[in-house]
Amino acid sequence: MADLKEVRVPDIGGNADVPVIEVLIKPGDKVEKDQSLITLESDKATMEVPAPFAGVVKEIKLKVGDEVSEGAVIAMIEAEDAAAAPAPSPAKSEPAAEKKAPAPAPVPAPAPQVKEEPAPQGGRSVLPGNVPEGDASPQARPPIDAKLVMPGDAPYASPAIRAFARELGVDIHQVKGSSRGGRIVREDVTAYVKHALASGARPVSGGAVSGGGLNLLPWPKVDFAKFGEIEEKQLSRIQKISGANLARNWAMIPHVTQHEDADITELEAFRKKLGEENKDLKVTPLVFQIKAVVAALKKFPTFNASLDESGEKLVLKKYFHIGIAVDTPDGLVVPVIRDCDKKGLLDLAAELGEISKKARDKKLGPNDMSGGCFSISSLGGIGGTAFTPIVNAPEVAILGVSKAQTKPVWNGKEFAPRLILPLSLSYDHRVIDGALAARFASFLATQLGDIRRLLL
Ligand code: CAO
Repeated sequence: MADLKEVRVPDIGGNADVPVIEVLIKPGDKVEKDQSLITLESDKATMEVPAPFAGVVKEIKLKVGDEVSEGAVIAMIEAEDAAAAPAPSPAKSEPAAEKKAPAPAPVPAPAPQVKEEPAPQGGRSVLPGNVPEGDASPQARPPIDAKLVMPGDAPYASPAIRAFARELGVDIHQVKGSSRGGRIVREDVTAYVKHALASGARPVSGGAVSGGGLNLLPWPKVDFAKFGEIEEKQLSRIQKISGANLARNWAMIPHVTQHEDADITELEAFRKKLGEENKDLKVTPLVFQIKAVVAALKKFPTFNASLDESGEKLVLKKYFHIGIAVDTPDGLVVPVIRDCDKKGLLDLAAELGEISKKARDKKLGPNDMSGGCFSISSLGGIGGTAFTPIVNAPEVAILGVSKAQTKPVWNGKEFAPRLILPLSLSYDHRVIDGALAARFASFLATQLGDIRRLLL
């Protein structure tokens, strides 16, 4: 037979006036025994108060923000099975203000107890109730050690969610709770794992990304239509793929960009001559940059390298395959020109024309875009004075090239007009030191300033 009972706050380790930060039930809800009813948060931690028996919630007697102590009524619950519901505590006196006649039988909720592993030192803990059948009396339970019940700053998650996180190898301290009061729910753990996988980070602490993930805030959800007219457009497949790669590379590689100017006045004169002699070929400054990069990679082999997966070993390459960022209507792609050390300027010009066309015609295959050692991103045909290219992992550096401009340069006697090419070298600071990067960039500028050196 159904039996209406008051469920009260149990012994909470001597704490008084503890704020209710969450009411997890509503009238009409069917609750199971030990299901969390409310969450309390003291200045030290949080804990959930579980249902002492299964039943149907008839009325809720408190709300978020109320401050409660032991004995406060949480809810009126109609016990599913009166025989199974714990007997009312004869020793428990009701607070006078709450006395009603005839009062339904009061039942303190089971005391929170440490059921699983102790929470980390100084952590916040959410603790399950676990009352032996028929033992609902607060007096019958051992007093709660408040330090164990509310040990400080551990993540706010139920034991089931902690177990779920452990099962997935997730360090729950890295997960941000999205539910009320920052409570971590199942979806937060799965979202964390998805994000960790997408960013290439490991969900657990330890290893190459010890500290476990970036713990970023969720992306802001904004209803832009509230502020004015909008139009939605899907990202292209290429944008989605390159976006995920760029995000990982930007997040995981400590980038530094070294800027340098190259005087390409003489190079330009030679390039123009070459163009006039080879009218069927487009010889742009980029082919000279490819040759200069190869020379620099030979002199500074650390730039022609990749970190292995463990992040502990550098793989030095003896070949010179250069990736070229190509802007296409569908997004950025990086086809690779192989063995640039073995190819002349005109061969490179022809191949550059071919891969650019192939990229824009969407004809590049995975082979065309793999095996690169170092990338060049040239915005020189468009404009700009400098930018920060993102390293194309697992490469360790990338050269950004901006638009060459004629500038007055002091030659010791006077200012002379010189064509100056801005170079922006981004590098992975885990592998390359600033001094080495400055040497590499300066060497590149010297090569481009006097292309006879490329023959050396
Ligand atoms: N300074 C001044 N002029 C330059 C220059 C520079 N650094 N680089 C190229 N130019 C000139 C070329 O000589 C050419 O001039 P003409 O038309 O008079 O011959 C013009 O600019 C256009 O060159 P281009 O862009 O067609 O050819 P390219 O070899 O320089 O570049 C390619 C080829 C495929 C790299 C380029 O077309 C491209 O897609 N660039 C964009 C790369 C990109 O998006 N990077 C950003 C990545 S991060 O989002």
